[in-house]
Amino acid sequence: MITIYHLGLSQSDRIVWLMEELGLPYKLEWFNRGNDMLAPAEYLALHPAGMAPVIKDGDKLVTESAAIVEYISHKYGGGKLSVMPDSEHYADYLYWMHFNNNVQSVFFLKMAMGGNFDESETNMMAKTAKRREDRYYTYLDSYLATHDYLGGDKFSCADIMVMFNLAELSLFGGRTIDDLPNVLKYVERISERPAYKKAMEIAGPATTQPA
Ligand SMILES: N[C@@H](CCC(=O)N[C@@H](CS)C(=O)NCC(=O)O)C(=O)O
Repeated sequence: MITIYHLGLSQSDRIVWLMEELGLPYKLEWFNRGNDMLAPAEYLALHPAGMAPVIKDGDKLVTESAAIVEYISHKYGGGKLSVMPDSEHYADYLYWMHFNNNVQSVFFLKMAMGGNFDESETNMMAKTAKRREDRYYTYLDSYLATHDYLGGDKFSCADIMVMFNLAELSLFGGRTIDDLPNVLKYVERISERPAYKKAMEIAGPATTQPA
């Protein structure tokens, strides 16, 4: 059985969501962040830089969300939430599977700058991060104006990868989505999925470590 090493309030909740979508059994091991918000020292035994999510399958530790999601989807989910290379949606699927990296690199830059970009900023990194944040999110909103799902015409791992950034990143000071009507509708719709609701009850932001 797969073990999910979950860091309380983090994107490792997406792995719980994936398992619930696929109806697969799993064991959840819960870790809390320290006062410094970092994963605890024990997590360094699981991941070289102590970053969640990490899963264990037999003796094998697997890290990095997109890799974990595809690993589980193909190995245990019959690939039903993955989009295959022969699909017309394959390129879109891959793009949105990796969108996480775009928005999160911008998020970290923003946080390093104190949580906001100064419009008059002449610093090259601030200008770059501001432009990327603006354009990535408006691109996402325009894409969702004509698509119900990110990775094609049905729900897929790409939706599981992106949702954290829309529903939870703002809890850490990331960009909100209130001004993005199509993103708001998408988040509302995806949040209604029974597996999402269940996963958030088990490991989502409002949940604390089980006793
Ligand atoms: N690209 C990585 C990002 C993982 C990541 O940034 N995890 C954060 C939680 S959302 C983390 O572990 N933070 C705690 C730490 O770095 O100590 C992935 O998708 O798995």
